[in-house]
Amino acid sequence: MGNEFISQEIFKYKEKIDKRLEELTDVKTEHINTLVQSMRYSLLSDGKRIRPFLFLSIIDLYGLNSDDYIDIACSIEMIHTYSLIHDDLPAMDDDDMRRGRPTNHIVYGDDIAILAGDALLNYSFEIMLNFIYKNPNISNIKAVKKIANLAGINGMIGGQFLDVSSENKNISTEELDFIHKNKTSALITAPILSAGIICEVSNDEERHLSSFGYNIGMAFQIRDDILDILGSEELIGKKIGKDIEHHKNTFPKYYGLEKSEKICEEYIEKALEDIEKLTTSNKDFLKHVAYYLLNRKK
Ligand code: GRG
Repeated sequence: MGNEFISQEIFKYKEKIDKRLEELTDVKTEHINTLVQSMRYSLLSDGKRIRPFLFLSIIDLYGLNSDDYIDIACSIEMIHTYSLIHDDLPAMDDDDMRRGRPTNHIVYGDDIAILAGDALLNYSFEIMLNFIYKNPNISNIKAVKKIANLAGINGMIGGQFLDVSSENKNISTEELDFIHKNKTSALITAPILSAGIICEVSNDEERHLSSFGYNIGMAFQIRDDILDILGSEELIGKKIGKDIEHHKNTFPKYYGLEKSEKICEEYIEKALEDIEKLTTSNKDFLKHVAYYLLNRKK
């Protein structure tokens, strides 16, 4: 399966996402202009928008109009962007480049970068609560609760915790899986599962969507680990080789490159099995997504 079809689909949604992110953060407020600039500097830079794309396209797959849910999609991207800003800080991964430009703290300083991340996180929940206020129903509440859960201690933050606290240590493969599952898969599963919840899919369908998110999320992170060794800095938009420099616990470190490629493919195969169990008639669309993530170069 080639990547051209899905790249065009991502682009279609990306245009809408970028436009709405720009509108949502176009706030003119006295005294805090630099803070807003710093939030927009990272948020409006050239991210792939994979998470909001997954959310909106799955809403469409189950027959609702994704345009009505664009604010939730943008909120998920804000959570993702805050995590990148904080992850790049000297106290965490200490990165100078992100999305092809200097990282937030390099431009604005650590103090403002921390606040920009905090502000994006809070703003995302303000926007989602505003959405629920205007569209009060139990599915919308359940969906936002799921996003909060997967972005928090039982998801992304929990995974990041084990990741930073196990640098320079040898960990078990079970711990390695825990890091990847939570640091990365959780915020890939969040848009997929919350879209299903909004569309009121069955419990079985939720289970299959969740498993699909987990499997493509694991593959996404293993591909990320591999790109950190073999990728092009120009395409990825950040320095490569940082994982080895920081003694990070990655799949290539534990399994070597060749086996990591194989494990990545196995997760994609499991994701394809999940797709077969779904009731959606457009299974090919999700298969294209899975292959796109397997073959991505950035
Ligand atoms: C600081 C709470 C906190 C969490 C940080 C996002 C993250 C967790 C760490 C960043 C480092 C990393 C390799 C994370 C894995 C997830 C990942 C591959 C993020 C990059 O996502 P992309 O490729 O980035 O979707 P763009 O820039 O395209 O949005």
